[in-house]
Amino acid sequence: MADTKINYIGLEEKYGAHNYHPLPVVLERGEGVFVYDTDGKKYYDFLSAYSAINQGHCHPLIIQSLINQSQKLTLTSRAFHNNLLGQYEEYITTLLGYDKVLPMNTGVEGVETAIKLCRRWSYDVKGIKNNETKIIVCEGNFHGRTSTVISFSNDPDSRNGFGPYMPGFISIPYNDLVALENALQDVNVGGFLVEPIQGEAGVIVPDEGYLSKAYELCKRKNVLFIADEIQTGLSRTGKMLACDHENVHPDILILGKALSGGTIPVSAVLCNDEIMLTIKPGEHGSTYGGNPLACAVTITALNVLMDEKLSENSFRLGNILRAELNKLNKNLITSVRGKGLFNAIVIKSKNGNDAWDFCLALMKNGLLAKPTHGDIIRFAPPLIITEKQLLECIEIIKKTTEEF
Ligand code: IF1
Repeated sequence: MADTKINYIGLEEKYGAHNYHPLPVVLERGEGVFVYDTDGKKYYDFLSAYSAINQGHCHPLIIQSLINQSQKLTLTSRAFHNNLLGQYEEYITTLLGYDKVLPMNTGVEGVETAIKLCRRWSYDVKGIKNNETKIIVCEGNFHGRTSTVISFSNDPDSRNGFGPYMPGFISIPYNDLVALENALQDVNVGGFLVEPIQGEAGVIVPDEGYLSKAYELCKRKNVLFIADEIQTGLSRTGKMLACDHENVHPDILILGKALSGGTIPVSAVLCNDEIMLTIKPGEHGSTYGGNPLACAVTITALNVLMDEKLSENSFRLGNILRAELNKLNKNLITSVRGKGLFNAIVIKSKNGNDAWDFCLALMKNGLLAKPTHGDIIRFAPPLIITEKQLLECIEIIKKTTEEF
C-alpha cells in the first residue's frame, strides 16, 4: 500500500513540473468536510482547496447540476448565445448588486479583467492621458500568477526571474491609510486593488475601518476601489463578501474559487455600466468564459451558500474556532487570527520548518492543513462543517500540540 502511494508521488515527480511542494498525502475521494487517501484513511480538510470548496467536497446538488448540464450542452464559445448565460448573469448581478458581470475562468483572469476595465475606464471616463494610468496595490498581495500580476507582487518566489515586469502599479504597505492617501495624490491613479483580508500573506486581517476609510479616500479622488474577493468572498469570512463587514460596495468586485464549489474554474468580475461598458465587442474575452456548464453549476453553488446559510455558519463557528485555539499552548501557537472560517495560526519557529512539521503531525492525526512562510498554518475548513465536527478538529489540533 505504501508502495502505491510512493508510486503516485513518483509519477508526479518524474513527469510533472516541479512548481509545487505538496504534503506527502495522495487523495482519491472527497465528501463534505472529509477527504480520503489511497489507503482509505480519512482526513478533515482544513484547506478547502484554498477556499474553492466552501460548499464541501462533491456537494450533491452541485454535482447533480454538473451532471445534468454536461449531458446537455457544455460549451458554445461566445460566438453564439447560450440559454443559460443571461439567466446566470441576471442571477449573480441581482444577488450582489451590480449592473453587469463579465465571466472568466480562473481567478487571475478575473484580476487581469479588472485591471483592463480599470485602465479603460481611466482613459475613457476619468480622462487620464493614454498609457499613463496607474493602479495602487498593497505589499504582501497575492492576486495570481500571470506575468502582469506577478509584476506587482513583492514575494521573491512569485516574481524573481520572471521579468521584464509590467509597469503601471504603485505598491504601498497594507493596512496603511496614510500611505494610501499619499499615493492617491498622484492624479494618474485610476484604481486601488486590494484583498479585504490578505490570504497568501498569512490571513492578515486589517484594522477595523480600514476598508471603509480606504473606500472613502478613493471616492474623494475618483479612483476605483477594486476588491479581490477570490479567496475571501462567498461566505468564507462569515459574510457573503468580506467587504460586507464594513458595508463597502466595491466599484469592481472579483470572484473565483468557490463560485463553482470546486468543480470547474469559474471567475467573475462585477461592476456597473459606467465601467463595464467601456469594453466593447472584440476587446476582451475567453473561450470558456460564460460557458453553459459553468453557468448551471455556479447558480447552484451560489444557491447552496444561501440555502445552507453558510455565511452564518462560518461566522459562528469561526468565533468558536478562534476562542478554542486561543486556549492552546501559547508557547507553541503564538498567534491566532482570522474572520469567520478563514483563519491562521503562527507556530513558534525554532528551525524555520515548524509549520511544515506541525502539518505533518496534524496529517498523521487526520487533519490536512497547509503551511505557509515557514511558521504560519491556515485553518479554513469547508463552511458546511458542523459544530460537532469542528470540536473534533479542535481536539485533533490540541492533541497534536501536546505531542509536538
Ligand atoms: C496556487 C496562495 C491562496 C488568490 C487571490 C487571485 C488568486 C488567488 C486573493 C488567483 C489564488 C491561490 C492559488 C494557489 C494557492 C492559492 C493561495 F497561497 F498562493 F496565496 F489561496 F492563499 N486572488 N490563490 O488567493 O486565482 O488564478 O489561482 O484561480 O497554487 O497558486 P487562480
